[in-house]
Amino acid sequence: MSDFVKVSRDGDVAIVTIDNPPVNALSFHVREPLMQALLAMRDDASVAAIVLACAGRTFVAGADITEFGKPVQQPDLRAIVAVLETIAKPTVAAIHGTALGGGLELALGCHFRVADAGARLGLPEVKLGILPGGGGTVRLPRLLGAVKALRMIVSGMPISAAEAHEAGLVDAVFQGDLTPHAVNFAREMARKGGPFTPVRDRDDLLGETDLAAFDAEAADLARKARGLEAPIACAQAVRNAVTMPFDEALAAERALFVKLVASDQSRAQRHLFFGEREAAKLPGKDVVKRRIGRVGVIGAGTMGGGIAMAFANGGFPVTLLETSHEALQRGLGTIEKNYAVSVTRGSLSEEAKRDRLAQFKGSTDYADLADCDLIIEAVFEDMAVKKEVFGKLDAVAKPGAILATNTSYLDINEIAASISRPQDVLGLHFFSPANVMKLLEIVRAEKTAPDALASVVDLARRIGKVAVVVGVCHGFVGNRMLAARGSESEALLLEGATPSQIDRAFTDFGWPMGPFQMGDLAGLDIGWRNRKARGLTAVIADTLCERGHFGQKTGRGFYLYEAGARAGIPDPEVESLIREKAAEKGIAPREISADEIIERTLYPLVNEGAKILEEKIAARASDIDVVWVNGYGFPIGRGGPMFWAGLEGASKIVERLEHWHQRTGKDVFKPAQLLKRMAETGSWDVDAKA
Ligand code: 3H9
Repeated sequence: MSDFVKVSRDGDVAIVTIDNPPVNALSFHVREPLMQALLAMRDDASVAAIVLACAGRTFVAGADITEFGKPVQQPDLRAIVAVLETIAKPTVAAIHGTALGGGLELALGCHFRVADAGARLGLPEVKLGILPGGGGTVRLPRLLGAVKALRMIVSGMPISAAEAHEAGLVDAVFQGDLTPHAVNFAREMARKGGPFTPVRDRDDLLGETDLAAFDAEAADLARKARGLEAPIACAQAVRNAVTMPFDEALAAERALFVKLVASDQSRAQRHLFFGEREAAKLPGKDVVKRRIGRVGVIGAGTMGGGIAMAFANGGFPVTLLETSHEALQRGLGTIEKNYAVSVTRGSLSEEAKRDRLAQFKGSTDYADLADCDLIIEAVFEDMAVKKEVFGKLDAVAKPGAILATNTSYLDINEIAASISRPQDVLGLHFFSPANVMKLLEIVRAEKTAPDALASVVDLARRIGKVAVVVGVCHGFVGNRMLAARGSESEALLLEGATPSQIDRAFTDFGWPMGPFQMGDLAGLDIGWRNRKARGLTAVIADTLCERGHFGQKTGRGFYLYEAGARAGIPDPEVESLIREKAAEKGIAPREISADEIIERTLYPLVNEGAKILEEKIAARASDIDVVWVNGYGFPIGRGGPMFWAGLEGASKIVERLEHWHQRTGKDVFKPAQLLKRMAETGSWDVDAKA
């Protein structure tokens, strides 16, 4: 017996229970006693069947990710599964919560799997830049068939107990306390008698594989992988399961796993896994959170509507406020249309659509916000307008209601100071479309009360957002860094690069799109308005806007869009505009390499990130990475700008920034103190070096 693995008996059925909170990860301190317990139950003649179960909220959620990159301590998962497969009496995995990764692989070592109706099963390793390394790629296809297994492993998405039952992954689904059902199931199997065939020997479905169809699907998945190695390795491993004998395929899976787990991409993705969880942790003591029931949203435009949908999707009743009946009806109409599109696509049922729409209450009267626990304004980005809205909220909101602004740039301390309850004010910076984008920058103002902050961090998780707490500055973390990059993209144009050359350098690096494709998609008028408000210029983008070329929505921007097309083609007029403006400034065009494009656009980003850390606008370097990956499409396989800088070598970045600073005198290239310290010590930790 150990603290982590316990054995109990129900008559002639042995129940082996793993108890390793919070998620029953298969750490070394679990594997060792688990192995001993299985061997003992295998050899105990009084045991007729074995149930493998877990205590707490979930079945095993995978290998212990913190052990990756360290020497493997035996027994490893593969050895445990191999022992399971030597057991002649029936073995039954009893799955509740989530059976993920190594957890599902452990269950695949059993003869049978039974599940609680609410359980979910999956192999999410690909999201950590690896592949299932405990035999999952070789055993799952034996139960599901190669193509279904390929989809499940490459997507990393779990399936429900009902789906798993239908697919043949699970043998029975039960409601209520699972263990007694699993014991009865195991006893019944023992009574029926064996021999019981381990999954490794169940080859029937593999024989039916249409390899040409498999290869076509795998090729399609590889195209979508955008430079990530893990999805391609997953597809290769599943193919091996079809074409190779079991043990050979298992060895090939191991070789791929060992290679991937040591790769920079997997390190980057593991960094993000832990970074996302760290970002939601607040320093200091736990506080009692405020109860948040009804949510109010002011403004039913694109942003307000999206925010309202995000809360309705999370099960919150929402009061949506507009200035006029017409604007309100327009906003509610758009929300209804968006849900209808989801129904057409099959991602939402008619019934769920009705339920979500039933969460909305429309109003044009501020007094109707009086019963809201959280009110978010998403009105025009202008300080005077925002202050007016907050003034009205101050008059009607109930005591203790949290008052949030969705501003992207404005000084939230100033907004808070304009009302009588600054402790209740904070920023909730959603990204558009707010019902889809995962990132939420939660802006802590000077006087924000700790319980208000903790409440929205908790709330963000409940509506499926990745929350990062940031401080007040112009543009907070994401947009402030974006601005540092933006001016360089335009400078590169004037010096001789074309929009498509710059965009290609970005997509080759792994971004889903480049800055000009992005600008055209979002609408160039947004940046234009923002620059004008701050007295800034961007000569090319401003001229395009003056000509009414706002990007995709007007059919012209940095690219030309043929009717209905989403992909732009180079626009000769833009290219001659660039040459004309460059000539006016006396800049002679020159050849610019992809490396220079990356250096000049990414190094200032890292540099600004270092300043943000130094100023304590962000608490950790990983918070910045989480912002950039979830809000701006920074390639996940690169881990975010700060992680990438660590791999690239901070000293190289400092040296190049200094070079550019001397050449241009531009502030954006002047290396930050913290970046220099990082170059010397290899750590972004501000306090450690203070
Ligand atoms: C694998 O299995 C490889 C094998 O194929 C091959 C091996 C040879 N390890 O997410 P939460 C921590 S790869 C270590 O907030 P939830 C997490 O950091 C693995 N720690 O809870 C957090 O710690 P803290 C494949 C882990 O209820 C705490 O547990 N499996 C692991 O929102 C709570 O986590 C996966 O990729 C782990 N495997 O969600 C599944 N998992 O409190 C990864 C969690 O200190 N896990 N922690 O911040 C998940 O997806 C979610 O945690 C889960 C629960 C859905 C299970």
